[in-house]
Amino acid sequence: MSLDIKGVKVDIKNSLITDIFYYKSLKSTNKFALELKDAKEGTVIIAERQTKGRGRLQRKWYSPSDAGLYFSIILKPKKNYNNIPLLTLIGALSVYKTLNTIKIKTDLKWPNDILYKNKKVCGVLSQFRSSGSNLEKVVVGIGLNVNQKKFPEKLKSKSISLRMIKNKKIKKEGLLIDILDNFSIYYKKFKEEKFEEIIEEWKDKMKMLNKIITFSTSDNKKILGKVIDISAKGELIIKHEDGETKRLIAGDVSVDKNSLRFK
Ligand code: BT5
Repeated sequence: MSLDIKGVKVDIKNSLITDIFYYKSLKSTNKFALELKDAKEGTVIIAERQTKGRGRLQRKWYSPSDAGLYFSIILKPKKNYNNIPLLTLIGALSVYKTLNTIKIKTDLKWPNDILYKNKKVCGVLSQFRSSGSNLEKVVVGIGLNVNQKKFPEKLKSKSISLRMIKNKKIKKEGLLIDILDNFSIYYKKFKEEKFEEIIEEWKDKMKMLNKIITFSTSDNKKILGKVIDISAKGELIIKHEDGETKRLIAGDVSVDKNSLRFK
């Protein structure tokens, strides 16, 4: 079922969202949002399907027609360039909170995944555009699996949708409105520089804390360590096996079940 976008526009009443652009099909809502000229802060781009949905590091986001929520929020933060990775965390927190209200208890996986029983139900992708040292905009893209009944072979073992969790079809309008409302509240905190509050909330919802993990960098180096914190900039702080503390920013994390090297 397509979104009742008129209803969404009527019902949405938060202070951040200024404009909603709705499309049946786009290559990628993030790409569209990044390329959109003169867009105001709070513009949201939504598509019923994406033909080239993106994940991090050139990966793909499976975005079949009408089944998921695929949208991007355009932001224009004035300062705090260092804290921009926090906007990804805010995106994930907003979805976490919304799912909690429909009694779906998820787990946040740093930096951008929302898992249900270790299967991915949502991913967040933040990208930015700048000219010189001038940050033009940040785009926070959210892909939430809502009504998929199944996934392609490659994704089957590690993906799940809300419909598969609840065993019934789920309406998307209320979810979208709630996620955007939550986002607006967290973004206000971000602008007020209440970074610690955001981080504390994240850590509370992340099972990975104090676990041994393997971190894979974008050039495929592996780092083993124990997760000890998240910094105010959104970095994952780990204690490396050589005893040194390391701050990690972009890459993939997997929890290391076999390692007993850290206590
Ligand atoms: C992400 O990347 O999880 C970010 C996903 C962001 C998608 C949204 S949709 C709206 C906006 N417009 C876009 O073009 N993108 C954003 P990453 O952590 O790199 O995870 C990507 C990996 O997740 C893939 O390589 C697959 O293994 C897996 N995957 C792909 N599609 C999936 C899906 N629908 N559900 C669960 N897992 C999926």
